Amino acid sequence: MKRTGISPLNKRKSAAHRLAALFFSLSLAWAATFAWSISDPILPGFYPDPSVCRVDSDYYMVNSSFCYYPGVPIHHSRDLVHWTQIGHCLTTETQANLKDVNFWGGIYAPTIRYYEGTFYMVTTNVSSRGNFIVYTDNPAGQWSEPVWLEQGGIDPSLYFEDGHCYLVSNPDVGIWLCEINPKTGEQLTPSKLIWRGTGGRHPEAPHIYQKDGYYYLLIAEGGTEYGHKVTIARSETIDGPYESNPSNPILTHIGRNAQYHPVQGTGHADLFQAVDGSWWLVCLGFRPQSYSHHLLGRETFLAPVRWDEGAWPVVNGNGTLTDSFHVVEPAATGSDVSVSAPIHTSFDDDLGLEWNYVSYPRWECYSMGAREGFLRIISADVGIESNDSPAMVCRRQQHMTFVAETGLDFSELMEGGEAGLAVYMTTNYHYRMGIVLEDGEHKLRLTYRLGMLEHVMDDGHFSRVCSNMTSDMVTRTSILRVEGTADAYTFLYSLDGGKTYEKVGAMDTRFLSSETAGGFTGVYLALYSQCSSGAGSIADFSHFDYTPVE
Ligand code: 6LW
Repeated sequence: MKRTGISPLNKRKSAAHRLAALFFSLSLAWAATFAWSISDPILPGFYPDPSVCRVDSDYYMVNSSFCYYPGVPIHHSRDLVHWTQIGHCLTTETQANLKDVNFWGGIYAPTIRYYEGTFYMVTTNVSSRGNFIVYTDNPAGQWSEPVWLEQGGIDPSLYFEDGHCYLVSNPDVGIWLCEINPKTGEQLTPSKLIWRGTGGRHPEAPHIYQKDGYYYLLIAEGGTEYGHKVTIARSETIDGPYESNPSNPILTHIGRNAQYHPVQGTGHADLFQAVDGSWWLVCLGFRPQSYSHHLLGRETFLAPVRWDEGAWPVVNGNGTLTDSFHVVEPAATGSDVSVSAPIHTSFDDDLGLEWNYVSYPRWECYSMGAREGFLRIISADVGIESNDSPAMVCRRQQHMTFVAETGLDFSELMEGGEAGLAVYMTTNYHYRMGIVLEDGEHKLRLTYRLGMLEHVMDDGHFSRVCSNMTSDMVTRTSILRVEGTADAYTFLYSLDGGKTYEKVGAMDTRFLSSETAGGFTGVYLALYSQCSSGAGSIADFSHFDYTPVE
């Protein structure tokens, strides 16, 4: 069936669309009766700069990815509660040139829009050629090669109307608009400054919507820290003049009413209309967990919006988030994916979509087929303190309290080799527990790497047990485990298949926080292999379990 456009101007509605709207409304009524509510964040962990588009009753969301490959994760939902990752927009080296990109660089805030059968994702590679579009008719599949744009700045967004495509971004202070050809990137009109915002620093994250005869321009101001806010202006013509909403900001946690709110720094938002006509806002925010430190990166939150005809939009009543609110009833959608469910990865199959690499991967470092049921990671000529494609796979820490565990067969480590499990914020802010082979002896080593400081602890007990292993024991397997709480990461290992664990050490979380380590990303849990004598040291990982603890 041909899909209808998402533009609010588009009055054509398919029968399926009307049915979906009815279903959505009935679900809302049901939800009100039974007080169903959801908890924010809807995407916990490092998922900043969200943008959403709807096609009939399907919702698609994209987020920034910075130095991580594949770039720009894309999630799908039918109820706004359960979001399932369906792919990534950037899956080739030409789409995501991330060579030597650090944790402030790479792929910045994306926008997703749908127009006449095509999905467009526009973003910035701040470490390469700037703003570009990729497009597709299947958001779960392959996206086009990059279409590079002339207008610079960050946070590009597209607005489509009557066959025209408009680009907004912030090449200079304020929000600038031009018309472009989205398939060639050609700029068709000069860039024009349309709004400077309300005076907050870093006016950015613009999106344009059309409603009730006005063009609305939504932006973020204040920077992506505690002073963050969302403001809006409107105009009868797309290129201005834009009049600021007298009630700005429409979302912020900078005020006294949100002083003790568990979520701070709310901003960088996108508005969308649900299938029943209700309006919603997705935004980023962070949850300080250890004093004023946050570790999970900037996460994605959802809020209801009241947007009466001809009026300004009002976010969740008073412009702050609440931690739960009514939305469509989830069981009726058939989705049972929960962000709190334990995740078991057995490495029988390809790595799931939640796994990332730093920079474009050296594929020769990874193999799932070399040994059935194991993920083999072979050291590169750089270690995990390099951002030039270290031999490491990683997934986000998404909960403040969790347990993560892996099984490591270290029998094929080379002399100088080290492999294990890391709590990884950046190249030089991480804690890692690995098994090393040094002077022919296996040691369990816990390394705390904090900028220019490094502390190394070897576990003597582990070395003694290993040296007692008979030489005909071909397989040497250890379970490596990290337990995370708001305040500490505790490292343990087991040599008896998980019956008993030895604690190796515990370290304060806050040294890995964004406030300490910097960067725009969040903590990952990583499996790695590295070797001081070069490439080729083999580490076989049997599984990876991630269990959120309520
Ligand atoms: C993004 C900007 C921002 O481009 O931080 O919070 C930058 N908002 O809009 C990186 O995420």
